[in-house]
Amino acid sequence: MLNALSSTPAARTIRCDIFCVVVDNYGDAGVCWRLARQLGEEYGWQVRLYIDNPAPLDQLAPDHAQSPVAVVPWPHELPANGSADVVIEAFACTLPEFYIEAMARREKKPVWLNLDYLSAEEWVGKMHLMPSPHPRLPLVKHFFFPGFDEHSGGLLREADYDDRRRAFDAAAFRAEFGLPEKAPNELSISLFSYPAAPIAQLIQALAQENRPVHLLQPGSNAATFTHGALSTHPLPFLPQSRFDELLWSCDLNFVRGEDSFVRAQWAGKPFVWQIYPQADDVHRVKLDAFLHRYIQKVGAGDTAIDALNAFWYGWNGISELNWPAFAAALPALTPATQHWSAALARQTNLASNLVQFCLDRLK
Ligand code: TRH
Repeated sequence: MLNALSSTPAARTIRCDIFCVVVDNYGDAGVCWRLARQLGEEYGWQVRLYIDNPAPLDQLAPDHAQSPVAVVPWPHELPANGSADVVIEAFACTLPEFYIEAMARREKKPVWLNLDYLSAEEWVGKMHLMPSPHPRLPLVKHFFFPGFDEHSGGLLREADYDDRRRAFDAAAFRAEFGLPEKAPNELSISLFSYPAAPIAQLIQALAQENRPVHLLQPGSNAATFTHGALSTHPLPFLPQSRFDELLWSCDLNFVRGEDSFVRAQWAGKPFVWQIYPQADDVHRVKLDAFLHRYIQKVGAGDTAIDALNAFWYGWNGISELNWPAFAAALPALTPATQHWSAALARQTNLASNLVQFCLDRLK
């Protein structure tokens, strides 16, 4: 499906190179793939994704060879057709010097963007699209910051997201993965976390619930077990689009890092975020910045918000985990999170903001 921004002939021939270094986990590859696919499929750009380690992509997008995006190993020499019109350096991964030199040799200089990590901090809106001239060459790189308001670059959200969701059959999804039919009073939870999460405490607490609880663990090789009210279900690591289906099918989603955190917000179900841990507790500032924004907008009442705040702190190892208070808050948090999700979805999405910025410069 091609987007309105792709309708000019010039837009259709835009070549875009995305450079991605996989630091760890799935987030770097996950974000770059999502953007690459959107630019290729929705905007008709010719996208090459240079990635130093394609292994995570085989799990995130097992069908990537069928997409219009060319996934290529990190280059050691300039490709025959030279540098692209739009060059996206993901997460300050540093482009090869020969590629930068080639960009500088082009008569019409490429649009060069550094796609940064997502943060809810206030300074993001001020830094977004800041130019950074190259110290030696006639090139300017712009910082492109994802974010939660219109001063930022926005969030990645595919044009077909709502259609996919409308077509989703939750009962068929559960049957496919051998899960029992959903009981009316059941609480189903997805769990994607870092090893430091207090999972044992969560399991103990869920076992005490007075309703059936199903804990769905994608990408886990833990054994299935039943403990009190709780049944656990390891699931395979799902392709990205099917990970959305898991989030839609659950009442509560535990997510982490960057991309699954955004997907949980699109799913609009209550969620718990385990932030990617950084040295010197830098991540605390980012966690608080998001909580501040979310709590201000979410309008779920003080008791529910206090329980959410405390539970997120507990899940991130800052305080004790208080499941009963959080569980009691879920009925208030459910419509409040839908409201948050709908408000975010009304903002322009990241790919669209990025395309518009590039088209303005490539005129
Ligand atoms: O894997 P992560 O911990 O990645 C992290 C973060 O991006 C972090 O900010 C970054 O600094 C670090 O990498 C280097 O969490 P994240 O961002 O949620 O990425 C997980 C991806 O995996 C996301 O695209 C969702 C996807 N996924 C699936 O497609 N299927 C699955 O079954 C699961 C569990 C995840």
